Amino acid sequence: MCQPHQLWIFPDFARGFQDGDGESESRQRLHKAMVVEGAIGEGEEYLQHNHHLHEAVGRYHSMRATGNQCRSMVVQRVGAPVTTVWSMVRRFDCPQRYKRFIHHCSMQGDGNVGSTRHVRVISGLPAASSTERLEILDEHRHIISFRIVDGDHRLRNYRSITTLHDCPVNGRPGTVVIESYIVDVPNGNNREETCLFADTIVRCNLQSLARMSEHSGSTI
Ligand code: A8S
Repeated sequence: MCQPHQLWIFPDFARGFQDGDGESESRQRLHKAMVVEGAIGEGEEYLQHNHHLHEAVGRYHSMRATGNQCRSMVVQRVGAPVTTVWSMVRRFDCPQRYKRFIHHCSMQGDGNVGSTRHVRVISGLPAASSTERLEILDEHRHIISFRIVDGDHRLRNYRSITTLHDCPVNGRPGTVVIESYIVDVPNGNNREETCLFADTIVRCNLQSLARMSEHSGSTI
């Protein structure tokens, strides 16, 4: 099923992500990502019109893909306060807390920008390890970004940014997590396959993050 020269294909998630242009690009991209991810629940259509989210997409999630690269964005709604979600996301040294494909992580550095972590992934994936550098850790704005610098896998030059947004629903705490990435398209695969693969991993990570945050019992 998994050929060494190929990425995994996930037919269930057969969708692509087109780069767009124009004034309303960030609005369209946000809308599309939210609808596809089911981030907009019933009665939550107002989130599409959330100016703060559009601005964040335009500002932090509009990295340009150059040459043979592709990019995508995943949005996840979490029924927990932003501080609870952030307490998990900010731990660059401990991604396995919610990233289920990672089974071990060791970090070099003090946890600030420039620190690197070496992660080993669970068996069954077309990868064994990855070395990742912390690029942004903004405790105030709740932004974290890392770049893959090495490793035994096919996602060369992967760079991601994750932003958390305080979005209460009916007076109850809520967070919208937006994660976007850019990555080289490996030889032997096309843009769509590459994004399907990475989207699937990111989506699983964010769903796990949501579950854990919602069950953490914290009301901070
Ligand atoms: C993340 C995102 C991704 C991680 C991918 C896309 C990875 O850790 C796994 C499989 C691979 O083939 C590549 O936020 C790599 O961690 C699970 C080892 C990098």
